[in-house]
Amino acid sequence: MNKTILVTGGSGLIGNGIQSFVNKNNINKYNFIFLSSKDCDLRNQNDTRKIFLKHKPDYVIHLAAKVGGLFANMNYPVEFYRDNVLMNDVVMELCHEFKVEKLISCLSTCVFPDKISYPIDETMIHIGPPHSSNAAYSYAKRMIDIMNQSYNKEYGCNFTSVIPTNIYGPNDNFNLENGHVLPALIHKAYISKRDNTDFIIFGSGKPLRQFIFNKDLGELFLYVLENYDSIEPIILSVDEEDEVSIEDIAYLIAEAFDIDKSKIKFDKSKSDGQFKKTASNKKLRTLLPEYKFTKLKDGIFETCNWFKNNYENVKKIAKKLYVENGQYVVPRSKDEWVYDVLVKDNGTNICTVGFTKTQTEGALFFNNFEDINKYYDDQDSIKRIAKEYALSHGVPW
Ligand code: NAP
Ligand code: GFB
Repeated sequence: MNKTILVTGGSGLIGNGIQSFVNKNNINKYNFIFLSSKDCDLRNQNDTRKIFLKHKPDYVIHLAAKVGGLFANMNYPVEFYRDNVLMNDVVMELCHEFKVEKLISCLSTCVFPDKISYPIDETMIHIGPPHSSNAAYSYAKRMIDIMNQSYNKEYGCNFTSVIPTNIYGPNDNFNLENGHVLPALIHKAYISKRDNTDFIIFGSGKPLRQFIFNKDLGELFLYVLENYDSIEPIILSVDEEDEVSIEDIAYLIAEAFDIDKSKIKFDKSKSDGQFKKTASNKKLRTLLPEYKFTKLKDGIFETCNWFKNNYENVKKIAKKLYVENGQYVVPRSKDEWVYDVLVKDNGTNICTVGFTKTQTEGALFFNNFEDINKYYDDQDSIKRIAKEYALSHGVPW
């Protein structure tokens, strides 16, 4: 009988990379179950146990996480810590309870210490504090490694982890406020081309990053599942010489959208985040010396084309509550919202406003019920602020 691989976060960027690799190569020796948050909230142990009971997985690839770019990490450290700690705790304990043969969880190169010698390798995770911009997420992620060691020591569990660098590709989160740099810039470039407005890059453009294509990662996850026999983490990264600056990727995206270079502007009032986190892929290269990563330009052009072709359906909004006719409701479908902007009042984040193509007014997405109660009585001023904010960001109102 085929072994069952349960993929948490199967609807996300890496999950889609795995699906794409499996479909393209007709891999049918496993029974894959790709989960999304609609199947169950992994922070809830009872609901998650039902999923484990239903599928009885042999292997688990644990991708689900609270994920976001630099600015989301800076704005929501509590959620980035708690959601990740809760999900990891629930998933690992159930993998132990259900005697899962192998669990692969996901760290990120941003969890390494900020002050470190380069290139970074797998032995350096715990030797100093992470960059302050994503400390909450990083500490939550570092605990995966501690849990892997502990479950192995006490119960002999085969729980390991991989450490990808920045990832990009089709099916990413293209949200302008909380997405990672590559999808956010692709979305901005699309608007810039459509409306003939400036293409604004946050920060100086000087920070350096290594980007890996989600479809390559899909292949590498299966390689790790079948061939990597250690509970020690392994970095999944392109080579060191493939590191590029944010400015480099802005120019590549501009080229993909045929945007004139004079339209590219840098907003240096915005944070640069960590300057670099250059990772060594030596461990991976000793196992796969000949592996050919997708060239960055090819991957970016493919992703830009995918975005253009799927603009109406891509994930661009945060899942938040909104107010409609005085009722607090969850969005009917996140896919129906075309734009979203963050509404601020005197520097305080009030809510996000979602728009559909045909709407003249946005729906208001609040962070929590307390915020709704606080601002609900003052809808007029929220709408006024939202309108000003939207118009100043080139979003029609
Ligand atoms: P993603 O695209 O944001 O997808 C996140 C996935 O987690 C989605 O499938 C989402 O379901 C699910 N999820 C979120 N909260 C959940 C909850 N409470 N219960 C159940 N499912 C939940 O993430 P990704 O970029 O593929 O990242 C996958 C892994 O790689 C994560 O562990 C991340 O930390 C790590 N990583 C990512 C990057 C990067 O650049 N993206 C870099 C290094 C490491 P819905 O689709 O239903 O929302
Ligand atoms: O992908 P990103 O948000 O995250 O990239 P990190 C941030 C870099 O891109 C900074 C610049 O130098 C930003 O100034 N940037 C330019 C932009 N324009 C934009 C834009 O429109 N949106 C965004 N987001 N950035 C994340 C961590 O770090 O890496 C996460 O915070 C996660 O925890 C992820 O692990 C892989 O690479 O800085």
